Amino acid sequence: MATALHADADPIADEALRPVAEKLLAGERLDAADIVTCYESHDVVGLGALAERANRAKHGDRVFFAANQHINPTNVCVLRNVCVFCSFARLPKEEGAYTRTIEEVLQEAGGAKSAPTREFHIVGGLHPNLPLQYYTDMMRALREAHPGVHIKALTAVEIAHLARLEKSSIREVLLALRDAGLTSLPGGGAEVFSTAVRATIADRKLVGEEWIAVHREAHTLGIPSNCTMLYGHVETAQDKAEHLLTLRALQDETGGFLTYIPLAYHPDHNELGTQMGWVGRQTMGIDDLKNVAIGRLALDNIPHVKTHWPMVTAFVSQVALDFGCDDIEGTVVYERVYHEAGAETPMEMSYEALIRLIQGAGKVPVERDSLYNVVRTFD
Ligand code: V47
Repeated sequence: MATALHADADPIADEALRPVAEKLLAGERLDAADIVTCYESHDVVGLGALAERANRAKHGDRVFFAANQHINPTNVCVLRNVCVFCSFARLPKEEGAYTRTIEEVLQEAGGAKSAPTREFHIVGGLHPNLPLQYYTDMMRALREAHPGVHIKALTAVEIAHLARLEKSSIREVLLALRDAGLTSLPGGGAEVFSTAVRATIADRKLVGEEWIAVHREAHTLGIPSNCTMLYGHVETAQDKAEHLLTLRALQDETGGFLTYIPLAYHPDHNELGTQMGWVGRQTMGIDDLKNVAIGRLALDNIPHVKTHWPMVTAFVSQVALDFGCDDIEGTVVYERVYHEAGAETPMEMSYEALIRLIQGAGKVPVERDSLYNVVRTFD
């Protein structure tokens, strides 16, 4: 006769994880060695159980999402030949290069069908001569056409590029953007901070300290931001541990990060993938689940962890809701960065489909704005 599992059945199968679990249960922080242990473990169920416990203590059954739209105003980028992992960037005269006018951006911004958009997520290339005013005009026009909408725009790399272009400071650029309606900064451009990794995948791109300095400045000005880590390429477990601890240290200092989003590298149509042998080695479900779980465990001071369904699929994202995530990427509508790199997911997820996905995981969908103010709860 089968015996029922005891309610306190120990989910940890890997004994190497035991000291990490004990630290977490005692309320202690993980150090770099602990995080490496987590990455080296194949006990994804054990890691997931620990991360779900940490997540539940912060958010219970609630899972946040936004009715959002991604807008990529230009793919022209001075780092076209620098970031070998990117499939999106083009040189100014290269086939497929584009730069939208403000009118075209406004037209695209009116394209949401399934629910009114509450957040525009705007990221793009480092255009050699699009001035700051292009972005401030765009934000003002978007605000006028969509009153009350939040604008999460421009990665730290784009902010630093604009400061260089305008011969201005990071602070001045952020102030001008805030004035024009910027609500928060997205977390892109962080990749992996390790100098050795950057030398291989993004040589001459903003270095880790500079990325951190832009976010520190934003937080000081009352502009919250997100943070990311691009995983699944040349990085080691040690690199990931140090990256996470760098994010945690800034959060200790400023408290300005809202959300951590692990981003799964996709190797199609980029040099790292096609010429450096990464095609066919894209991350799998287990990697994606481990990265959300470890993010939740390491970043005890960042309120939210988001799963990015366009990169890892809706079904992996749904499972991630049981592995430490309390937030899922929104409706998106139209996206180029990942789809150029071979993501086979749809461009858009309808508002209703997102709710079904969250409810299918036994969780309570909570529509939010960019700052996590609750718009609507689906109890
Ligand atoms: O920094 C580029 C990544 C990022 C590839 O803050 C790639 O809510 C995978 O900022 N495979 C930009 N990833 C996107 C970004 C973002 C995305 C989602 C949510 C948020 C947020 C911000 O896209 C880049 C880079 O890490 N990326 N190429 C690629 N081949």
